Amino acid sequence: MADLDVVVVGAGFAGIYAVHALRSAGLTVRAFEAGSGIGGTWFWNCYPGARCDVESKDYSYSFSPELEQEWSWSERYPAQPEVLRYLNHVADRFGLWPDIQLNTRVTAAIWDGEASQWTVRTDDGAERTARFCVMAAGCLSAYQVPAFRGLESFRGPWYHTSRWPREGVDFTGLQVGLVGTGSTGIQVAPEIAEVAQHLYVFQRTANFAVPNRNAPVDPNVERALKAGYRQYREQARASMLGVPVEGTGRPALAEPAAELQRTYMERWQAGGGMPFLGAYTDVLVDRAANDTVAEFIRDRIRETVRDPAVAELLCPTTYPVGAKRLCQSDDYFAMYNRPNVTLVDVRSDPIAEVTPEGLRTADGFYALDALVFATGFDAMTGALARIDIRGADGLPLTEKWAAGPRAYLGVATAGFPNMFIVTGPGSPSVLSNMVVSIEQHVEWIRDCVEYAVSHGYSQVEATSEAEKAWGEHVIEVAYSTLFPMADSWYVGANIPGKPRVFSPYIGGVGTYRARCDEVASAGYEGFVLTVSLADCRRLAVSVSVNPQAQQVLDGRAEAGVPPTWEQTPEEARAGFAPVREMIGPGPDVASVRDIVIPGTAGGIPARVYSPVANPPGTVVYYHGGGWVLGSVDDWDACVRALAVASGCDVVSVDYRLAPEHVFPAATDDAYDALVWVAAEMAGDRPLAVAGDSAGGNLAAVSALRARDSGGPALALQVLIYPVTDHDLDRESYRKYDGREFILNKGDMAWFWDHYAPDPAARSNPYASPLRATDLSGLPPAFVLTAEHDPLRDEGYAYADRLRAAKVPVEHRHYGSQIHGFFTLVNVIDDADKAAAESGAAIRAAMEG
Ligand code: NA7
Repeated sequence: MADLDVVVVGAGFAGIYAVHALRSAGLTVRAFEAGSGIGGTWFWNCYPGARCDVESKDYSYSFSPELEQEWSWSERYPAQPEVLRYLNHVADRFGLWPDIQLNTRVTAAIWDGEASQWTVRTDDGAERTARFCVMAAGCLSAYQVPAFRGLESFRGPWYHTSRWPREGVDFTGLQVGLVGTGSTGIQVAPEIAEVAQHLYVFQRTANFAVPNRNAPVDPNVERALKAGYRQYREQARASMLGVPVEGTGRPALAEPAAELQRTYMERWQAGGGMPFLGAYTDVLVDRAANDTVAEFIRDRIRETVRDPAVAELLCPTTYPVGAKRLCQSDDYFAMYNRPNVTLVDVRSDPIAEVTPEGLRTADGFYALDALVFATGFDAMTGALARIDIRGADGLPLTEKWAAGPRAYLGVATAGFPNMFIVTGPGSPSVLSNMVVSIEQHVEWIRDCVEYAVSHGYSQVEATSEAEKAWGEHVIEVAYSTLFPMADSWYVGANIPGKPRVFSPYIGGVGTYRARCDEVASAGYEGFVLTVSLADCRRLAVSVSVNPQAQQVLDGRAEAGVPPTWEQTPEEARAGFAPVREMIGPGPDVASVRDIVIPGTAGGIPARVYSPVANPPGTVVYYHGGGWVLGSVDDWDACVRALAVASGCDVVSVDYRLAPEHVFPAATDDAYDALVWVAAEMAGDRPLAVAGDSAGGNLAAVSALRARDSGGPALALQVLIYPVTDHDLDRESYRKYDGREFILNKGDMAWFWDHYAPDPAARSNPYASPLRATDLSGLPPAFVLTAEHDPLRDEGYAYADRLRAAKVPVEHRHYGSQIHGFFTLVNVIDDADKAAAESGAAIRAAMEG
């Protein structure tokens, strides 16, 4: 059995939500996070100036309306510490800490096809097994430091922005070199320039940047947003980029020049990158249209930077705007007007080496006290490549992806069953508001896992065909845009030797979501789901407890009800009084009368429920209670419900109880009652037996005895979480050993001790019907099992044996229910549902 249902790799935005979502679905989850805190990107990138370039109102979880109402952002664009505070608040608020293990890096994930599980190794030397593995390792977490010759000889300190010292760095009075002018370089540069004696910015490629216009959040605007937040989120989900952007809906090339300038200037003044790219319909698909934006931004750079030569160097010219991440900054370009900042063009004068004293380019030398690398990441695939992931037949993921990443919907890859990638290559991911995409992926993954588990599938795997077709679609869409025209990290161009493949899906967040939903509704089209019920049971998947059942459990815990095995039979029997009170009366039945059935060992009290004048059949019902507890009175409500649902007469039998009367007294009474009802009451009408728990045992045994001794013919046996075997060495017993779920392993041992004190007697098929050598010729069965029930597995086992013996079996499994729920009518809605389902099965058997 796997240690966990799901291992989550990483605890950034994706991992945090994955823990919450999967755990809320009742799965056991553990997230491993290499950092000493949660937050992923927002944990590691704590360099000065680190700020999100998506607005705080958009860059936040939407899964909890309460969370979004409670939390207030201080700024339009949140700075790194605030994002981190938010994520810690989320972990606190939803109590996620117990399922997140910090300071632990996942080093390997190895698929074990036979056991249908992943073995996950961590750098603390531990090993865990999990049915599913969710990779939430981040699209931009594997940072890269270029292999500059001589770096190791540098006398001063050097830093990568993504591994910034948490205590901060003091550059006061220092000569600092900064390599890299992407989003990060642009953010950190002005902060360093503020304190350093001199800052040299080594630029290989100029970048487009637009202003943030960052400002404190206006409380009135916040109030208005929160009043309509739900609708706003819906718009975000259906949008192109995961942020509702208002475009003109027109192509730029059809717009008069003055109007074009007006639109761009408005957006420039308002701040933000997405409104720029979304202004016109052709900006990202037509180079001439794109040039109108590019030239507008270049003009603003020329306007801002006083030295025309520096301004020209800062003007990007080699790729379309948007094809590399459009940067955002309020002060980057103006920084070049400072006397202590020098821009060095390392495109024309490339970096040759790092020396102990500084940095040498082909034509010059720069004496430096400290070096900062804002040189980016091995994006999309780097974090996974650093883990030894091996799928079916030991295939390493790095090998499978050697020519470029392939993943169906960007979420799963063929050959790696039960592994999901949050915002993986082939999904909108980095081309969208990550939080929206993360939520969508996590929820889809959760639903897929739930689907697999609830349908008894032990393996979910993307097919190569689906993966190939999706990959072709991703590329086709990408190449219908200008995106592939830049040497960006979107195509892996920033990593020497990385195959050039456009990884993210540019078809739009809304379109992508719709496709994912379609795949799910079609029963996970493009995935192979392997049916292995046996696996599923063996692995003991944990699913959530039904909330009403949980209330019952909580109530018992609060009342301090001791486990049955700690009580005397008398005490335990008295324990039914408060339960009866909780349940209240069952439904009205036209006629109810008490009778005494003449049994071979004396009179057997019974109660006859007649819901209608001319019922289609008669049911003999045996209550539960481990052959030790319970009575017709205690079971009155649920038997009424069954009588009403089936429309049949139901005779509820008060058989003799142990320890006063040990095996076979109860089964003798049960069988005597059946024979008598068949002869004296049923007439020509069909007859069925039914019972729950120990009563289910008596029903199964009565059916067996009737077959063995040529007794009454039965139309159906209704076995509600029946006891079928005395062997307590089953997974469901282990799972509920010592756990109070109404019935636990200790209770069941106690019942057996009272009912069949002679251990040899327990193997008698009339005590343990599962042990009967032959189950053929038995009446059709309706078997009902509950997930949180030690009797679950023997119920399954009996259904399997009956099927194997060609007995028709209808099996209903109540995935979130506890033992005993069938009796709790008026308390647990599923009790009514179960009565209705069993009643319908009885009626169908009687009528058919
Ligand atoms: P980016 O966007 O990958 O930027 C990395 C920068 O580092 C970029 O300017 C690169 O120049 C430069 N770089 C990388 N290697 C070298 C070498 N060897 N020599 C000189 N310059 C080099 O990473 P960021 O951290 O800024 O941003 C990543 C994402 O985080 C961003 O898109 C947002 O989504 C958030 P190049 O352009 O390759 O010539």
